Amino acid sequence: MTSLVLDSFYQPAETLKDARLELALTNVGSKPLKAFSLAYTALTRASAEAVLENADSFRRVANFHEIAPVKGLELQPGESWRFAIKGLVNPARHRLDGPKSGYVTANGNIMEVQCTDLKAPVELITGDRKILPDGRATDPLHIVPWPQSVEIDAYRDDVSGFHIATTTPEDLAAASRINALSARLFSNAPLPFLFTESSNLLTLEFHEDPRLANDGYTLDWSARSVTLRHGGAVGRDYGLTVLAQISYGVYCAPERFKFPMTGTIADAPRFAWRGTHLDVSRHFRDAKDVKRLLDILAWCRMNVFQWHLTDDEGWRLEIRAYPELTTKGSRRGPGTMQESQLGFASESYGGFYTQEDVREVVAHAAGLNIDVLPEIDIPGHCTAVLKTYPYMADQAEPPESYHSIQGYPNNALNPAMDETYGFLEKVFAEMADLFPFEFVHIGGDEVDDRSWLSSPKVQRLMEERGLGDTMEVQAYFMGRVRGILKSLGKNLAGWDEVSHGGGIDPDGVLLMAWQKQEVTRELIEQGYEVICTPGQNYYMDMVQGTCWQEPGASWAGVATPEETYAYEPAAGLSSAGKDLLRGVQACIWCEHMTSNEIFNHMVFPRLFAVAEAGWTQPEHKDWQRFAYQSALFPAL
Ligand code: TNX
Repeated sequence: MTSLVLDSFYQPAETLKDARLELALTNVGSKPLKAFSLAYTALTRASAEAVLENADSFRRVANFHEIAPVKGLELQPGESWRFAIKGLVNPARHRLDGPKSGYVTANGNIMEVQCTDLKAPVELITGDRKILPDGRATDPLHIVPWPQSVEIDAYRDDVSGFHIATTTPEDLAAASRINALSARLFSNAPLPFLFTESSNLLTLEFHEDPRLANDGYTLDWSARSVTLRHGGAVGRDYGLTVLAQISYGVYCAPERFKFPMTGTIADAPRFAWRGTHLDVSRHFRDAKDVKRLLDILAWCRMNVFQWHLTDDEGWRLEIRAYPELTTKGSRRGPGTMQESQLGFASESYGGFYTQEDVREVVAHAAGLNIDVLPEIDIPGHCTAVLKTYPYMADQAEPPESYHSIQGYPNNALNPAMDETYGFLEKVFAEMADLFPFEFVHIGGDEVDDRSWLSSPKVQRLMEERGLGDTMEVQAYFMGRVRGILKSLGKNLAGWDEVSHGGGIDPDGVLLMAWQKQEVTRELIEQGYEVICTPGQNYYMDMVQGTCWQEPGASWAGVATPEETYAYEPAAGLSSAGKDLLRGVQACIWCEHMTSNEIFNHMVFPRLFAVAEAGWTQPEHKDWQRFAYQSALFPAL
């Protein structure tokens, strides 16, 4: 039972130096609280020079704050301790920017503290919530993403599904696979495909058609039957998925959606890469949730899953050569080697995937035509590695010689040490064995530009190789990492900063343009193949309305569902440039995603908006139609 509550209030000012976070710890229990310290985690961080009011001292690691109250403070039942921090690193903009979780330590015991939402003066609490119009139908069909061509002359509602009229094993297996997908997503709805005749079923026939793209399909409707023509096995699955969606729409919303009677749907995706990225380091999601997310991706015909398996907050992939990465490096909080971060501060929080889990997830994805792109985020974002294996740091580098944007000290692998490359060779070798996809994503984002400058080993490397700054050292590192991957038969994928400091030879390299919309074009001009994933539009952790009450962040911008939907990834590209744009991706960063409820609110319907951007040609997109469909989207 919680006996302590932490309320918080944000007091903005002209400068962040004067901005204040006011906090009040209230004893709602029945016993006095004495000789204690308070820890809380919040994205609105106290600056190193912050001034405390009515508290003695503090220490901070990234989002973790530990505060010592004034000496001798006792809190009787019903009493509050009010104190403030003046001097913040970043402003607060939304209700979840304050303390997310916390605990009190007293007498060696840890007591959970309940944190209420951050409050702010009324002038900050204006703005819009997430809004979604009812939308309207162009055609009474539940299909998302929308096909390239829909020419249906008449509709019907006197059928309820499809009878599979084939004995070809591949067709039968495909239909039963899509049945299983529907059943997992919507256990309440009837299955779309039956294997024996029945009066109210439409007969479904299959034809392989070599003139269609491998992932293309057409559906020809007549009064008695529908014919699914497909280029390859993938196109067959996509056609079946569309049939399953049509049935599901009619079942859930018969007033909105119908079956076609006569006419044709002809379809193939716009982009080869329609991805979703999931950060499981900031908050862990178990293999079961990951598989459900994969089902959702298959439902909207997405085909790449980028699994962000490591970050400062925890390493989540079992590596047999380095067992401590997961036995130790996957945990944070009291009793572990890392401070708590964001949610669940009072617990030893963590989780990881065994290699068995990974094989299961990869197999599940393969059955859904989804490639799994594993990400090991290096050289930055490596606190979990460096805490687990301190020998991997240059021992002569002073502590706190640089901080990442998230506030982690000295969190980047050292490019001048053999230990670094020896470690990576073994990690990548195990990954190459686990993940069949041609690419491994190596991160490369957000290395602070003072990183390594105080490391004597890096200083020597810079002299030897004539490297001028941190980014040039990073480019040297990336070149070596690329070589390791090549020797394992893998190509390198990374965030856009891989191009910094001179970058690396673009041949076979795939970069994700995230920092600004213009970066897609800039990277393409440098010759890289690119995935368009601008934080401003495709980051699912950005709020969906300007309002204080919206969960999420807005440092990259506010992305309403409509704005995410409307974003055109190829804007400003020459026709040659368009060839290097391989596709689009939604990124689900999970700092704020402490529950599936928050996750679902933030991710949907925007994930489907990115799926439609990846699939549907711009001239066939229609925001009102999309909104009309969105009530039926699945969620975690
Ligand atoms: C930036 S985007 C990051 C992530 C954070 C995200 C939060 C990128 C490559 N790096 O580490 O989770 O912002 O929005």
